[in-house]
Amino acid sequence: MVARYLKYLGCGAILLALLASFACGQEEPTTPAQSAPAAVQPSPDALEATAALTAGEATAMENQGVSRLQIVRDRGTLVCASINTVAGFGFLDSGGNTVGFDIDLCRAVAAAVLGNPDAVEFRTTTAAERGPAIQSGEIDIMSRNTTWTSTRDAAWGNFAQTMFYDGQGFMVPRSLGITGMLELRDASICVQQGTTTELNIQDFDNQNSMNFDILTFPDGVSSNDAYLSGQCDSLTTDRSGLVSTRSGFDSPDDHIILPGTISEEPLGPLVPHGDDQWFDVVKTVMAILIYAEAYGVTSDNVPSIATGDTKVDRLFGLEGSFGQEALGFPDTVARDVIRGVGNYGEIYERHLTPLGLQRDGSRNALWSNAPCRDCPRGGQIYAAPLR
Ligand SMILES: N[C@@H](CCC(=O)N[C@@H](CS)C(=O)NCC(=O)O)C(=O)O
Repeated sequence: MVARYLKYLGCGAILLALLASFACGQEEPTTPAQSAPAAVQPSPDALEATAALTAGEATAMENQGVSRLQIVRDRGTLVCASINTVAGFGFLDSGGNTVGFDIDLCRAVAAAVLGNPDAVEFRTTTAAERGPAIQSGEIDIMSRNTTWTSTRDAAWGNFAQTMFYDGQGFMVPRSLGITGMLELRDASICVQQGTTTELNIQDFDNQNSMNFDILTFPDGVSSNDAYLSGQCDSLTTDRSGLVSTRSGFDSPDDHIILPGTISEEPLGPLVPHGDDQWFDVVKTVMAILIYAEAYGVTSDNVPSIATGDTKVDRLFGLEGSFGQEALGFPDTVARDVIRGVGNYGEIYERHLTPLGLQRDGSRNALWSNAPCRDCPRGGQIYAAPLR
């Protein structure tokens, strides 16, 4: 393959990679999401949170036994490790706002815990920076196309809930005329360091004697640029990442994503080890997003008086309880979350549907409309019952 020899000419790409990796290390200020529904009023807890804790102080407090929920409330912001280079998932919009599916998962937690979906400090992390970032405890949550694996669960932090089911795929220039993954034998492949992608491609190569020439790059921008400049025959990552990347190309139709996947990539947020309450808080917020959709409640029709539908009323704090008090939430937590960011389906529609990531019939459809036992939707989006 010609591209195998072009890699030696890739000095420009290496410079770009260094610049991009420098940019990825920068912190960005908290900015309101343009696409999110109007913010709810900050809760009394948020208004009382005058002490601005640094992340280092927060870690020290945690070591002294202060819960992360309390730390976040005292700080008045949620520290969310994110990404801003993957359209649809975590991206800077034209107004400089951090937006995306993964971003809104953090905003949902901020709405639940602080009563304000905008009370988030986003910190961009490259793939390789993720493990240390979450292990240090200096962030409250990581939400950036991160695959739940057993090793990461043991070593990095607790994965709360799979919010997007994915698998690794391959993109190739249409001009190569390749139609299937096995036709990539002897090809050069662009891969990002510190990812499951890098591990899976080795397995696939070994199992199928593909004789790949694997070129690794420190971040998404540099691996995408290397692919576009012809250094590799194919770019591989999560299929959603390929769709997202291709959407930013000048000529997206010149590239095809090959059918099939070579791995399981369950993507979702994770939290630092060592605080069960915080883990439960984040899992429950994800469940609220999912069940609000299943019950047909959107940001426009959140009930504030009882509807007579027990499940809806329980979820929205109008009858009984789903454990809000034990979790450290106000009864009305689901109202803040759904008014703040919308339900799972609204978040998906806002960020992923425009990319062309079809939801109906995919694994990311709901398992069912929860009140209806005979109308399965066929997807895998399902969470612990809220009761
Ligand atoms: N899901 C995989 C891959 C995640 C990943 O790093 N994806 C790339 C490509 S979509 C990415 O986020 N690149 C953007 C960047 O690091 O700037 C994992 O958890 O290791």
